[in-house]
This record gives sequence, structure tokens and C-alpha cells, in this order.
Amino acid sequence: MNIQKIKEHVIVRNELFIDKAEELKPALHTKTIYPISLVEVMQDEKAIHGWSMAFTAPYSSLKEQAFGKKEAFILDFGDHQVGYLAFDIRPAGSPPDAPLKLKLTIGEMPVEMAEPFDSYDGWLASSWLQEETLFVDVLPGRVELPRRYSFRYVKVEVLETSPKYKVVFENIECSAVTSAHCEKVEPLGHQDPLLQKMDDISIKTLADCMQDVFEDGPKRDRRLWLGDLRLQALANYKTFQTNDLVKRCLYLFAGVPNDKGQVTANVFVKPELIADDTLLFDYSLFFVSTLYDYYEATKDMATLIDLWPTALRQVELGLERLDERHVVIDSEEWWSFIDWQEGLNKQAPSQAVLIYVLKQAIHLADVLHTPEKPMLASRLRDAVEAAKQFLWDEQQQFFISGADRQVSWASHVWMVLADILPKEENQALLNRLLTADEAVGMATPYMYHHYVEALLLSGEREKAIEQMKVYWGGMLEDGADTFWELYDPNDKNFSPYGSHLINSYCHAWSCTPTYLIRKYSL
Ligand code: RAM
Repeated sequence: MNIQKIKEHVIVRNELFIDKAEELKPALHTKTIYPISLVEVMQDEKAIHGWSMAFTAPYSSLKEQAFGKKEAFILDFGDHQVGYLAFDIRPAGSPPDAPLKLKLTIGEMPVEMAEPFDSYDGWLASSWLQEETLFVDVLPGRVELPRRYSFRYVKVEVLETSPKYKVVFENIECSAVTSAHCEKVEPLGHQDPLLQKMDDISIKTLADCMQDVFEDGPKRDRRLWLGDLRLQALANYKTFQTNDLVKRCLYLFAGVPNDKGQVTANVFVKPELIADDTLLFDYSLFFVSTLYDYYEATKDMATLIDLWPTALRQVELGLERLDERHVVIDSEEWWSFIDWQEGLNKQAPSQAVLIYVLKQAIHLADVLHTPEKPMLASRLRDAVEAAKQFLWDEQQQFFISGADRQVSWASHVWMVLADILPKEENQALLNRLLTADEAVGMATPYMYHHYVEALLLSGEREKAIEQMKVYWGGMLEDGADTFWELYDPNDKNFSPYGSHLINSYCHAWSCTPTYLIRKYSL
């Protein structure tokens, strides 16, 4: 379990930044979507999680049926949706002489329609699982559910009517919402149908995560995480160009740093802007990266000037974590995210993230002509030298991390992205890793994104495309409508939270194939 509760979490609010973020609050675009069909969920050992959907009837037939106690149906909306549900209910038979009791189960995946939520036994709150119990006193009537859902399927169970009446369901609809500027996306027109499909699904994933802020996942956690934001922003520049939303999110983080100036890993925006008491070494540093990418995409100098002090502070705090050898200190109480991979040591990948970010900070200092550039450049030299001297195992020809000298994919991927070795050496390193069976692997699309980019930057274009086809293509083969938070092709039930029921199946950090395809013209 990875829960952080910081006892003395003092937040220093910057009201000016908070106001700027508020002014940039996006309009939500709404589209009405109707169910396509009625389906049933069936056991299927070949399908992901062991469940698949089978068509039973067109949606138009639903209004011909009346449902009594213990009867149920499942609606299929045909694609992933994020929005608000509403429907009419009409009584059939005698006048309704008792309230109607309904249960709705709302899910992104067949498994959510099949396995009872009571069976959930993970360490994240079960309240993320989407369900409702409703009592309807007045019939006929329209039900409008107040909560926003992320789903493709809706199961409706009639728990109680009375022996005298049944109910008919009509005019079911979803008001789907997004803040993405969908009209701005340039058609890709790729001749490879699989890459075309990956691009389409990435864009759909990103659109569904774009709400009041860039959410990590519209089912869970429904909030703004810095690590996710960085990748969403990159995909956004190549597609929707809803750049003001990136700007808003940067101001939100900069609006609520702690008393040391560190920005938190995620923020809540309701009932007002609140910084979560979770601090991640890498995510705080990615404030710099996100600002760097934003500036490169927009050349918005005013924002860069405003937010540079916050960015610089993240670098300073990152540098404070270096020991006298200029190596990131590894300890028990410290959390750098990097990946959800079990047992992964974070020291070497964090050193690489720091180097990666330092380079971007130096570029920004250069653009701004600020006096910190020489200091940053000298710290960069030290950090790079330290990585080569203390985190490199000459005998194994691998980077090592932590007291146990762990060899991991994450360390190498990030060292390649940090660009501290010549291109051919990076290439050789990634190839050598393929033969190192004991190397600690990767667990999330977030980490796989970085692997693919590392392959591309070290000249392994074909391998990068192949890896994307295996990984994101694998999700598509397993029926993804939007890309998932977690995917392990060798263990498709994998969840770091103790149950795949709580995984998010439309997740920001998984939306990057569109960025990779479009940026590197794959
Ligand atoms: C999970 C979510 C989120 C991620 C954090 C670190 O809660 O998947 O997207 O950024 O972990």
C-alpha cells in the first residue's frame, strides 16, 4: 500500500495564481448519446478478466418490455462515455402502490457488470466503484442522476416494485462532456490501420479525461496529477491544442505549494483548490518539464515569466536531495513515483529524472536570461558525473539503483531519456537489457510510454513501433474503447490496488500513442 499522510502540511496560497487559474476554467462541450443495444455478460476464458459481452437485442426494443421485481437488463452505449445519465420510467399494470427500488451498476468494462462490487477487496476506497440505489416515489417520472459517470455499460436491476405493477424504461440518454476542442484535431490518415486505430483511441482517451482540469481518469481518481498532466499536455499539443487548459493546470499547482515551495503531486479543485498531502520527488520536478513543454508549444512568455520561480524552486528542492557525491539519497520515508512496479528501487531513475529536468530548466533559464544558468549548469555536470561514477556497474555494464544494486528497466529508460551517454551506447544499453532476465520490469502504460520514447531517441524506430503494437495494440485486441491505466500482457488481471475492478479503463497516462505517432511521424 502506498499512502502518504503528511502531518505538518502547510500550504502557502498564491491568490493571484489561483485567480488566473479560475479565469481559465474551460467551457464543457456537451453531446447527447443514446444506448445502442441490450447485452448480456458471459463467462469467456479468452476474454480479458474472463468476461465478454453478447448482443441480445437492439435498444429500440427496450420500450416494449416491462420489468418486475428481480428483473434486470444491461445497456451498451457502444463506446466509452463520460457524462450524466437520465431516463424516463413509466408504470405498467395497476397504479404504482409502492415506491420503485432500483439498482444501477455503471461500468467501463464487462467485468464491472459481472462481478459483484461487494467482492472487491483492494486497498483503494470501494466508493470509486460506480453504483446507485434509487427509490422513485412518483411514476411516471424522469430520473436525472446528479453524479458524472465514466462508462460504456449500465446494468439496471429492479429490486422492488409491488405485485401490482411493473416498469418500462424509455428515453435513456447520456449528456457526454469534455473540454477538448475536438474540431481542432487534424486527421492523421495513416496507411497502417493499427497505428491509425491507436491514434483514434488515444484521442478518445484524452478527450474523456479533459474536464474542468486534465483528470487522470474520469472513473478514478478524477483529479489533476502532475505526472499525468505532463503526458496529457504533450498529446494535447499534437491534437486538440486546448492549450489554455494546460496553462490553467500549471497555475493550479503553482497556486498551492507547501511552505518550502514544493508543488504537490495532485490537487483537488472542489469545493475550492486544495493541495493533496502527497509529495512525489519526480512529479514535483515535472512541473518544470510541463512548463518547458508548454512554452515550447505556445511561446507564451508571460506565463513562463510568472511560473519560472515555482519551476526553479522544484529544481532547487530536487538538488537538495543529493548527497555529497551528487547522488539522489535513497531512504525509506521517501517517495518518488516512477512506476507501480512492485519492488522497484527509485534511486537511479530519480537521478535520471533530475538530470532530464535540469536540462530543461537550463534551457528556460537561457530563454529568460536569468542569473541561475551557470549554477544549474554546474549542478548538472555534477549530477551526470555522479550517475556515471556511482550508479554505473562496470562489470555488469548496467546502471544500478539502491543499496541492493538493483538493475531495472525504469533506471535505463530514464537514463536514456536523460541523454547522458552517446546515442549508440544508449541503443546498446536498451538492447542489452532485453537479455537481462533478472532486470526489474515495467508495470504501467506510463512507464511503457517512456520506454518507447527512449527507443525512438536512441534510433530504434522499428523496435519502438513494434513495442507500441504489442502493448497498446494488445489493449485494443483485448477490447479497449479507451486506453487503460494498467496493462500487463502476461497478467491481465494485474492491479497495484489489489483488484482489477478498481482499475481505471480510461486513463490519461495511457493516451500518448497519438503524441508518439505524430511527433516522430511513425
Ligand atoms: C494513481 C493514478 C494516477 C497516478 C498516481 C501516481 O493514483 O493512476 O494517474 O499519477 O497513481
